[in-house]
Amino acid sequence: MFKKGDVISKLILVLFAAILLLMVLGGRLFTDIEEEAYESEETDRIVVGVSQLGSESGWRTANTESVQNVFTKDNGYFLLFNNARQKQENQIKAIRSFISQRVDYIVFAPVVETGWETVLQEAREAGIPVILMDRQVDVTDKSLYVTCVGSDFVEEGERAGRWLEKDLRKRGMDKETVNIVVLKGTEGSSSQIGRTIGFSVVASNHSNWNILEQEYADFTSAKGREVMEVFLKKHPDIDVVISQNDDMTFGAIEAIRDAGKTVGIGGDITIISFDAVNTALEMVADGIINVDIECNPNQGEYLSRVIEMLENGEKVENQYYVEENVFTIENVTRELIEERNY
Ligand code: GZL
Repeated sequence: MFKKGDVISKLILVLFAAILLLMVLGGRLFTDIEEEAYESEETDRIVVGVSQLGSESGWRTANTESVQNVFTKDNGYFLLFNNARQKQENQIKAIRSFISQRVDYIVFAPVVETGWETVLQEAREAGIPVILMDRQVDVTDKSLYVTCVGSDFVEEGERAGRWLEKDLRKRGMDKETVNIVVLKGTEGSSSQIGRTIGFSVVASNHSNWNILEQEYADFTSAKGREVMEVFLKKHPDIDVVISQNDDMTFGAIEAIRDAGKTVGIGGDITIISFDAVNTALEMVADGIINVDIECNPNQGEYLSRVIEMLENGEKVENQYYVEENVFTIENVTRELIEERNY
């Protein structure tokens, strides 16, 4: 007779084998279906392979939606979409998969600026145009990509600095020591690099601006809260937080309030944020966030226009900047928030 233990271990083994088989089959079936659908697809649709860097923030979700809303069958596209979950190696794998599937265009939002030369050379050798979305790549040979549709991050950082100059002057604090901490986005990303440079350019004109500390918080709410908690423990006299996206801002505000301090207009700590997603704009309207430097995720229409121009043999610029604003309690209304899609 089998001992009880034997039966259980055999059952576990069978279960494990079944799960493994399902995973392999599922993976293969999924790939076959995807490839089959694509290969059998009539070729008159423009095939676009999109490598999105992740889904780390409300901004990213809106950016993905703007792409998926435009590269549709009705608009004449076949979209292959991959979410790299913040990993560069996943983006490189996705781009190589797009190359092997012979897509017509590759669009990608590079998670960081460096490490793209090899895979971009492979795309060029395959004759597939590459269009950057949102962020930049740091390559010597600029012909490795056709254009970039995104934001001027240095200008965004300068806008934050210029707003702080005006606000301090308005409050008669332009000569006082101002203690500042900075929550930085994903290390090595264009948005983090540009916003840091832009704000530092303005800050360098003010010897009374004391940047106590700058730390990476990966554009996420959880990390923003964690880093802000450390800042608060080390620096009891913080006057201003520069947070390089709204998700980190949400986490930072939780940490500040947990420490018994207040934020926003008339509060202990001035909050300067970036992105201007709707949840954050509501906090601007409520005086909780002092200013929000918009970063427009609606890049799908721009990308589709670029592809149309390329299809028509038209020359495209090497950079397209999306329209962006600066929001404070003076210009944020409920109507404005309601009419925006992010
Ligand atoms: C900005 C984009 C940044 C956003 C963050 O263009 O790269 O990445 O500011 C997002 O919300 O995570």
